[in-house]
Amino acid sequence: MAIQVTKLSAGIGAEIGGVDLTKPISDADFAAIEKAWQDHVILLFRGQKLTHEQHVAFSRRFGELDDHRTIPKFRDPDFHEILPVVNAVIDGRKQPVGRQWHSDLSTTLRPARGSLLRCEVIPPVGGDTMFANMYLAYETLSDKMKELLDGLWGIQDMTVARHSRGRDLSDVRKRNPPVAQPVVRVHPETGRKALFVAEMTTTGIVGMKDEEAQPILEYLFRHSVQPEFTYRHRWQPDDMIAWDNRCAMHLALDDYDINIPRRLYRTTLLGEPLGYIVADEEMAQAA
Ligand SMILES: O=C(O)CCC(=O)C(=O)O
Ligand SMILES: [Fe+2]
Repeated sequence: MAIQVTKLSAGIGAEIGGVDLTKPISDADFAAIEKAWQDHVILLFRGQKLTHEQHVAFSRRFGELDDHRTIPKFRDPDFHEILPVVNAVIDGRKQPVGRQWHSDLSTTLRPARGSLLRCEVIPPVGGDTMFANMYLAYETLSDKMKELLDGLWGIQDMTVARHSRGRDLSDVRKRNPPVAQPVVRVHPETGRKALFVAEMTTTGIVGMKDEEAQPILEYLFRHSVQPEFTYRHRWQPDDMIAWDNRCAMHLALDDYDINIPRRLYRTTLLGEPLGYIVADEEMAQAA
């Protein structure tokens, strides 16, 4: 059966029909899926009752997978490529994750290429995930703003996320110093430019004073996630969404009781090396 591609919203996303991910996918079908991924940034596959092996096998078709070795406590003990997405217990307390707009692993020197998230259990109401198209975010800026942003580097810090607040993260910060990532990123496969700043992790702009950078960043955060650029997914069990972190951000909505079960599983596609560790003097300048 031929693959069907149906748009999910005007701004981002398509649903892929006519494919059973429990079975090997032919090269021709996978080429159609990859083309749809490039065109639509996120892909939804419904009704995919996958084992972890099948989830990993399909994810591998897109490229090399992260074994989540930097977060060994959170990965599945038997399938290191599988990251259970549940409310994490951190310091003995349940903590929500991903509840600010972000792009996976943007605070590392290998920001994730993509992620494939499969739903198993979802609350009766709430727990949706939102996605924003960062190509559109860039393309709709004025030419003057594009000129200003092209060539700038954003400071990305993994210790500033809301779920980290109130915790002593000096050790984590020593092991994961802030990195600089291009504010405007060129997608290696499509050649299109995308904004690469995120509310959860971007704290400044290299070479700018904090009081200069903050209003620009706040504007970009607001501009990037306007409804026209987004899609909000109401999960059903056995849905799987593949997103491209190089041109999309996502957000887990904070709208349900943290004690209500919600369980999804993610694989993470390793990205190409990007960015550099920010020197202390660059941090001082930005203060
Ligand atoms: O829980 C979700 O909806 C998404 C969480 C997240 O940010 C992720 O899986 O990368
Ligand atoms: Fe995420």
